[in-house]
Amino acid sequence: MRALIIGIGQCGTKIADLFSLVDFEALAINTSRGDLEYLKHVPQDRRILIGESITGGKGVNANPLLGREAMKRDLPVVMRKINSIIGYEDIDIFFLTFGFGGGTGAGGTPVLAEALKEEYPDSLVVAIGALPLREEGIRPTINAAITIDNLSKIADSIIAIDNNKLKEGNDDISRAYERINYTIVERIASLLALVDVPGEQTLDASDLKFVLKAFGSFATVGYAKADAGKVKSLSRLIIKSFESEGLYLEANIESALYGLVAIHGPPEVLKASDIFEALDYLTGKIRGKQIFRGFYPDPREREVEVVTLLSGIYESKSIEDIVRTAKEYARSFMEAKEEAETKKRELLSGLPDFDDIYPPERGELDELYDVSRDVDKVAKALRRRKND
Ligand SMILES: Nc1nc2c(ncn2[C@@H]2O[C@H](COP(=O)(O)OP(=O)(O)OP(=O)(O)O)[C@@H](O)[C@H]2O)c(=O)[nH]1
Ligand SMILES: [Mg+2]
Repeated sequence: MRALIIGIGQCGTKIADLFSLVDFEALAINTSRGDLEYLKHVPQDRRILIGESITGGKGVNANPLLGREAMKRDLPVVMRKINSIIGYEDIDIFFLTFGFGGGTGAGGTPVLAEALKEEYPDSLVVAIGALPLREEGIRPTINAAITIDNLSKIADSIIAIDNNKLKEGNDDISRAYERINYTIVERIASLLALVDVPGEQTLDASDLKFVLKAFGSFATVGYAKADAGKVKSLSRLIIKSFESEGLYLEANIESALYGLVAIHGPPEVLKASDIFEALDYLTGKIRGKQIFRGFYPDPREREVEVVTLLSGIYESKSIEDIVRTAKEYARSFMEAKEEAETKKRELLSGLPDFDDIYPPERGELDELYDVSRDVDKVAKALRRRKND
């Protein structure tokens, strides 16, 4: 199983940086030179500044049109770099990480996703994007809704992370971002680490690709962990990983098409009866009635860890809120714009032009012309004198 993580924009490159820390192959792309320099783990030769000719390396200030243009202009450089990283061994999945609310990630990610789909038709393109906070207001919300629409026509799945879940802790915003970034990387890295690994019943790359090939619908990664000694019911722990507090997206899991569950822990806790009880219950619950499963008993382990992937989701409160709010914002913005234009027209109509008030008089204009000619003459004379 080979994955390449590509971060786009500030949020995306910070997430890619964490993937790089835990030894994944990662690439960072941004319109901001400063943000690229700030990264700690992505190697220097895997950081690409795009759109320098239009932004001067200073970011696009939440304008996705500029983000899109920046990616388009430098797409050949980006694709060449990706090609050189890939070499002769195929990539199973490209994970594109980004923030839905900014400009570089929101504008650039769909352009790159489309190019990757065209150049590597056998690889999956999975977007991992952070949804804006409600309080961020009009632009991030509109950027997010339009980018969801664009990506849903290109990507195989969109793993959406709802930043509103950040508010459940007491951290300040940058600590909260760090925590959510760390958590998403931990979940996806744990899942990927268990693919193609020997176990009781294992998951392979084709299972993961099957689950994520879900025609641009939403996916979410759930998680539950407990001390092995404290697990009273493994089946409850598994079910918890599917519940709202285990997921980073408000979603109706019953609308999910596929599920995938990986369970890792000491052999005495991974009881088959418990596991099957939970998985049978959950399989009956989701729309696609299919859950891929992997059990990884590990005698050295003291914790039980459950990572869950749900895909093909089309009912999500987080997404519906954004799209609905974006439409409301867009409607009232267009109305306000139209109203302002009408008001402006009404206010200013009926005013004369300068010509109507000040009819040009031949004599006056000639005089002006003469004066300028005089000034020219004096300047020439002065220059001549200076040169003598
Ligand atoms: N989860 C998470 N969300 C983030 C982080 N940084 C920013 N965001 C969210 O992402 C959106 C902003 O995206 P950025 O990545 O900062 O923007 P960008 O793609 O660099 O684009 P420009 O700055 O406009 O050039 C906002 O909605 C933020 O809430 C982060 O580290 N983690
Ligand atoms: Mg930025």
